Amino acid sequence: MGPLILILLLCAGLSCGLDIINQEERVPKSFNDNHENFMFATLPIQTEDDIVNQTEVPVSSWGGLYPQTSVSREVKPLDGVWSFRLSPKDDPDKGFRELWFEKPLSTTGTVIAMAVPSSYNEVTEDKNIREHVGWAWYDTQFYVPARWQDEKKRVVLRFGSVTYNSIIYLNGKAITSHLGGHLPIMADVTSSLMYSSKNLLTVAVNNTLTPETIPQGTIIFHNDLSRYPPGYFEQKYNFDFFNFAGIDRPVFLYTTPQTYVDNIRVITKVFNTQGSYSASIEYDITSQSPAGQDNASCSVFLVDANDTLVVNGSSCSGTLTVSQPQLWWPYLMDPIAGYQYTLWVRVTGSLDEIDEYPLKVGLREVAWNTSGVTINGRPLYIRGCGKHEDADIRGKGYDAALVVKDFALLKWLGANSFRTSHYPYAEEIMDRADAEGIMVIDESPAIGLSGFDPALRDRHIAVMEEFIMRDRNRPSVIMWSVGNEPKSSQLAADDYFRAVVNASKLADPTRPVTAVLSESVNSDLAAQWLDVIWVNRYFSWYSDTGHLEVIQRQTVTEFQEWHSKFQRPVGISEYGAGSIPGLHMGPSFTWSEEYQTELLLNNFKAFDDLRDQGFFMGEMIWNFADFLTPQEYNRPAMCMKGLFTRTRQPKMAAQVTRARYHDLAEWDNSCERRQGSTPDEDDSTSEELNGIFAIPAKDARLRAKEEESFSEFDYDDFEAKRKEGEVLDTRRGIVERSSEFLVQSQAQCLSDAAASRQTRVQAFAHVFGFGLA
Ligand code: BDP
Repeated sequence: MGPLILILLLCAGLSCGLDIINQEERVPKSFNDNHENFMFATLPIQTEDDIVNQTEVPVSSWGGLYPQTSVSREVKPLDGVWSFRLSPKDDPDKGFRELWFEKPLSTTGTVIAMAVPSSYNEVTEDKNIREHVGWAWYDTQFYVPARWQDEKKRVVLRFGSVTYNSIIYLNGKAITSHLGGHLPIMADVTSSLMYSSKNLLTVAVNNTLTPETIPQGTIIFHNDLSRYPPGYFEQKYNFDFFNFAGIDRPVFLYTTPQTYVDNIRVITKVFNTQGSYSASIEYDITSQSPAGQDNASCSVFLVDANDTLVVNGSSCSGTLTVSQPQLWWPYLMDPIAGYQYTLWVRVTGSLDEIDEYPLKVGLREVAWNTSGVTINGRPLYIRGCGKHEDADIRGKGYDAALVVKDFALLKWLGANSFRTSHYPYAEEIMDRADAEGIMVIDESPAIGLSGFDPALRDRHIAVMEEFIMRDRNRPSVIMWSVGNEPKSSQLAADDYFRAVVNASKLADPTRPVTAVLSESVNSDLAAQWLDVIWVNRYFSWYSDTGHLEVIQRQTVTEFQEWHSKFQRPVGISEYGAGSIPGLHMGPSFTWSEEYQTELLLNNFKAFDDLRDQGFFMGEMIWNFADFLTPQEYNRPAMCMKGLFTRTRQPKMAAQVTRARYHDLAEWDNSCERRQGSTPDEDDSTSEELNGIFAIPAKDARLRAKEEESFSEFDYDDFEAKRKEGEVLDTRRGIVERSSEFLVQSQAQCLSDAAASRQTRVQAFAHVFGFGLA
């Protein structure tokens, strides 16, 4: 299809003109109701159907395996400084009408330099760029080696993400498009590339959010001409982080042979027989071969961190057994954290063409029951932070130095985890989490959802499937969060969450599925469908502001209620207070560093109380670092709840968090050790521990039982029964193990630990002159 036809089709469905509705402020209910209006013109992409039917641009719904070099693959980064131009606010479709994608942008108007990857908003001195709503255009030019064609390489173009909706053009033709940001986009460009001349790559990206996008937003039209100029509109959204946009993650071209590894899935399991571990890797390889050739054959080689062969296999799906494995452990849970093997996957085509792909594999197994979560059979207490991809200048753009710094700070804190609040993070960040042993609650971009109609549900499910496909092989990912703070007391939330959670479970039955809730325990309709429940609470900040003395009572009471109503593990996913770095006030006062610190100390006391009750799975502070918000009168440019400033310098609250998190790590390890040892044995060094005391010897028998119930699992029946309150989740079956969680000696130890931490909290309070309730 020629570009002209493409644009005519695009415009036919999109209203390339500017019809401004003469109404007072209103929020369009759906795209389909608004074919004629201005907002629709700013957002051509509505659904995958529209793109396919109206523009014939294929929609990328899976970004493929992360680009890696191997003997059969080359990777060519396309990052750098690209050309950039905004579509005028009052003529959003100009670029399509004038075919900006056909020639270099510099030949059709003024361009500026733009860094890729980066959000475009904070890079320049132009306020219009920072605040832009609508289409933005990028392009770059490059050569590829001519031998790629001679050697009949298949070439793939891959964006880590483009935020949000995007159309990608190569040499003047639309080659792919994507709905939503934060997830990779892939297109086979073998036949669109020019091998003997320069290539032109153009990206149109639109950041408009509507009630049908994920995340949602609304466009408010201001039609009172006595107060606003003609055509004036505003983008509103239901979250407090700045709505950064652009090509925010790395861009690559990579090659594969014509026969290639298309996808890989691994599921790892850990067995413990009388104190001795073994592990298995179930693997499944999908490959593609040229038309007319037989299916490729597969072989796999598992090597350890020294590249020594551990075990190999010779089929496209199967199970590898690893005896005496080095397991993947979270940071501070074992002297060796984040250990990974490499699974080399080789496919061989019928004409002996070979493709090899290296996949990192961490041997670990997550399980859960009604009161807790385990990793490799050991009880897990999650201590961490909610984060953001946010830094000055780059916005949400990937920056290796920043990522290395953030992991150094997480480890300095003694945190073992973070949540990817409130969208999937860059794969390069996830790689670090895997390698450092930092666990991740992996969250979708569904923040603050409301409405819950079937179209939104289907979009949400599509996002979950795409997102789970991207991250399902990662050892660091211990649970999926379908979203943050949905308006889950709306009636439609009941069926909606049943469907979204179950689709996520089908996509990955090996991890618990959660959502981060904020409605009240009595009105929420989502929790019933979740495996584990996380709740955000801001006692003494958004409620009872200034009254730190109520935190303990309110926290303990409320979290007990969540557990007793839903019989699930419960944890606090956000709590905290804003502080202006350097603002000190004694006695503590809102916005001072003292207030933030005292609020955390009061929460710590409450959490120790909850931990004693056996169902509290973790504590996560909001937020790791201060981050940019939209322009508001109630915040000084940023959400100030960071333990660190936006430039990653520690506030006072970071110091007490560091003390608590390291204490928690130390005590949790030592109590677990006591669970399986006599007091006399208890002086073993941490190097000798290796977790072996924690797991009861009968596991092999339990495992057989679990396997049985897992393979026979009937989701519909399960759902019906769970709704009736008849069953709890036994799919990965650790219910039997749960009785081992709190054997007497461990309970005593945990209570000693809590007492010791209380002493520490009192000491801090004393030093800082705080009163603790
Ligand atoms: C919570 C949101 C989080 C916000 C936080 C706040 O989940 O994204 O940043 O409130 O207001 O409700 O600081």
